[in-house]
Amino acid sequence: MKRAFYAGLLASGAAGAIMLAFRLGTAGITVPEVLVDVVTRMIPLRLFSDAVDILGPWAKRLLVVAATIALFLAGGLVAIGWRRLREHWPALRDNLQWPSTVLLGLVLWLLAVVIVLSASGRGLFDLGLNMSPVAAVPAWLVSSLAYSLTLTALIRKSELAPGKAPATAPEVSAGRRTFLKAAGWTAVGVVAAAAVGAAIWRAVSRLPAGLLPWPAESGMTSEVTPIETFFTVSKGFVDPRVDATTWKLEVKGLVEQPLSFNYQQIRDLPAVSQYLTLECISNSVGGDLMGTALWKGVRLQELLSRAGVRPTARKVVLRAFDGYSDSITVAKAMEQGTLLAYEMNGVPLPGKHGFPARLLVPDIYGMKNVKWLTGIEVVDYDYQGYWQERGWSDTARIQTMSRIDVPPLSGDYRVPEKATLSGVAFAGERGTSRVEVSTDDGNTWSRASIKESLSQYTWVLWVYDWRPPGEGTYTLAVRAADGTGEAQTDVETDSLPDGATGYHRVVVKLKAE
Ligand SMILES: Nc1nc2c(c(=O)[nH]1)N[C@H]1C(S)=C(S)[C@@H](COP(=O)(O)O)O[C@H]1N2
Ligand SMILES: [Mo]
Repeated sequence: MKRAFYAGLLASGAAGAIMLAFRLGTAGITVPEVLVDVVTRMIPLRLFSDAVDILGPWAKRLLVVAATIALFLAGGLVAIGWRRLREHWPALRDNLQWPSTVLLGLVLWLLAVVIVLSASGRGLFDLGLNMSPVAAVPAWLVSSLAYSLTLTALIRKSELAPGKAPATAPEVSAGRRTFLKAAGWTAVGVVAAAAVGAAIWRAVSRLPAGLLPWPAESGMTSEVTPIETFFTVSKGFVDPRVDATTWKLEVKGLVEQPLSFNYQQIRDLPAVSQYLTLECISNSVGGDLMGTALWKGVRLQELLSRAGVRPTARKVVLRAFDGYSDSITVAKAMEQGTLLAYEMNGVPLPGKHGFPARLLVPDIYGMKNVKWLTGIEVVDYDYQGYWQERGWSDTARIQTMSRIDVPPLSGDYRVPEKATLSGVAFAGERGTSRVEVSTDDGNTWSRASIKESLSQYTWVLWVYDWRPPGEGTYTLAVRAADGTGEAQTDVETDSLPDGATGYHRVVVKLKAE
């Protein structure tokens, strides 16, 4: 088993070397880096910043090295398991040797991609972030195959080695000798892992050494979010598939006349199109769980007045195909902007956004914009929905927010002559009256220009032309005021229960070269 462990360490070395080569060549990301990312997200921020204070740049460096060592050790353990499997199923040693080895590589690759990337909060394969782990996915495949192939080759060699396998009763001194040997080899493995980790770190830290160029003005967020990049949040792992030909929407409860509509009947009702920005209540300050689309559908008011809402009605309950439900007040349901939408940006509502029809409610977080709608029930009590039962706000009114999108990242930039800052601001249906930008961490503020919004229900884009005075570290911040003139609060709160608040900040270090 020890030999298997060493074989695993060696195989990890092969995989690590390949991953490193990819890292240097394509600027993809390595598993240790993503692991560190996951860990630093999981440990409390305060602890992490303490560690950074004490260890300085060493904190992250040590983490990368530690993660690499951990992965090498894991590689050793997997090797032991592989060796055992081969003993149990001789087929793995005989005719299926190489197919099973490739399979092992594929399984490890999938594990790495699924576990590591999803735990890092980047989601599976949906990697719309700045550093591109997309390049890493094939690199990881090659590395895991290198691991499994090396491993099998090494294990096979040791299995074939004559006289080694059936250990004869060892003498005491031989026991000590094997122990020393084991310790020695493990140390070699750990040192090798540390070297790979350090090399990865050097590769990482070398990247920004060539300073980032200030992003072009064209890097501005697009005012209408394309469907491909539109965020999605659903409680389930798999989205329900609803068949439009059998789908029915019931309108019932405290109404004069319960109604039922099929897909065609809904589409035949008077249609309206409106731009609306959707934001998830769990969006963090500066987060990207928001987007704007052109939605087409029928006013909820249209359906409800056809059915005739009784005077005792208090809330409208919305039920969905996936078992999800939520409610809005009758007043909200009767507003002009509350829509039962069946088209998004000119195409039928995509499955993940609620095909065949979903609700859109202005001024209220995404939560109450129920997708895959199947039932509308008018009730005379205060219905609590799926997320309300889990502690989230029932009013869920959108908090005034603003976000810096350019520059997208804190980091080191070549000092630009003119640096355009831009981003979005949103305040539900109250609209945005003002956006201000600070380049000195909130000591002084300047007015940004705002592009007129697409509708009263959308975000606005803002731009500010900054002329940096020179080299230095600048904390950029943004704040907005809603249509009533009320300023966005600088009080930092978590998203639970009412939506996150506080100013979004980006720290840039400007250097000449
Ligand atoms: N049926 C159903 N509707 C739902 C959800 C859900 O899980 N099931 N999630 C809600 C949440 S929390 C949000 S933020 C929005 C997201 O809409 P999107 O995925 O179209 O962006 O849908 C809402 N509607
Ligand atoms: Mo949400």
